[in-house]
Amino acid sequence: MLDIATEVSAALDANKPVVALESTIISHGMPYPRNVETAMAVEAALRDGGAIPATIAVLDGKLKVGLSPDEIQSLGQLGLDAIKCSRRDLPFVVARRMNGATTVAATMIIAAMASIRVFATGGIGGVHRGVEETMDVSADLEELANTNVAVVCAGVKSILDIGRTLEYLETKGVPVIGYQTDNLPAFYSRDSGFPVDYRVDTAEEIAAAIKAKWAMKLNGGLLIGVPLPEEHAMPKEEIDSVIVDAIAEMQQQGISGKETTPYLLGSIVERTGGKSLDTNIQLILNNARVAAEIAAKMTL
Ligand code: PSU
Ligand code: MN
Repeated sequence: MLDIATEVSAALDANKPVVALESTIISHGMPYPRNVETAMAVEAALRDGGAIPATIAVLDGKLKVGLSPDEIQSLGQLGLDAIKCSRRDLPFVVARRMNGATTVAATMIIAAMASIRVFATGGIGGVHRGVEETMDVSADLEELANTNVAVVCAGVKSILDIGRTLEYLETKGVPVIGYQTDNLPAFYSRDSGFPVDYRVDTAEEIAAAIKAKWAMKLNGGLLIGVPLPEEHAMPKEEIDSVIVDAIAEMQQQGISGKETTPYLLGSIVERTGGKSLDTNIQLILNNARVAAEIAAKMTL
């Protein structure tokens, strides 16, 4: 089932840095055509940083590790018509030979199958606000608990309950690392107000912690929060009020389950007149640069 691109498997065999990328961010996270432009730019940023990109998706029931530009283009055009695949979806998308875009959880699973240890994305799923009512906790958190991949992100978006997301990760033994920051970033802004477990200032030290974790057979991932560059950050109050409105509208429309995150992301882009999309693109490029550095240190 696993179909690893030649370039990716050659890099892995030669112990060269490889960084996994998810595909739900392409299909469900951003509108076409900027989703495709961004996916290509993120791959280029990894290459500039000396790492081989491995964008992951399920195509025709195959677990693809490394997509061609044409494959990225067609996933981008499919958009919301692609199946958003998390852990529970993989068996059916594979058995029915369908096309699916992988979430953080499913990307981690497939990256681990391919022995890729570092994964860059924008934001992860987490505990949703209103969890007392909905029990909506992303399968991404459970995957971080169990699967040996380090995930580089821009922290946790405030569409989620950041405090409860951190509690969940603590329970599951997932280290939350702040890259050159004491507080977890909040995606569009640099500071969520919640402290990380460990501030780490170099890629080298992050790689050392990843290696130590797995050498002790402590299975599961690590979460590395990278604040977006200051010049692209959005004022916290501004983005928070947009998010509150977006959540209220979503509840009115009765949206739930796997549609929740894509709906909110789209609504935020609309409400900010596209500004949040520019921010989103900048932060993922920045995460890719940091992930390339960590992946390089992992090969030593
Ligand atoms: N957060 C973002 N952009 C995204 C996602 C989350 O800022 O594209 C996507 C990721 O693929 C993530 C998924 O794994 O949403 C989480 O969905 P859910 O909450 O349904 O598990
Ligand atoms: Mn959910």
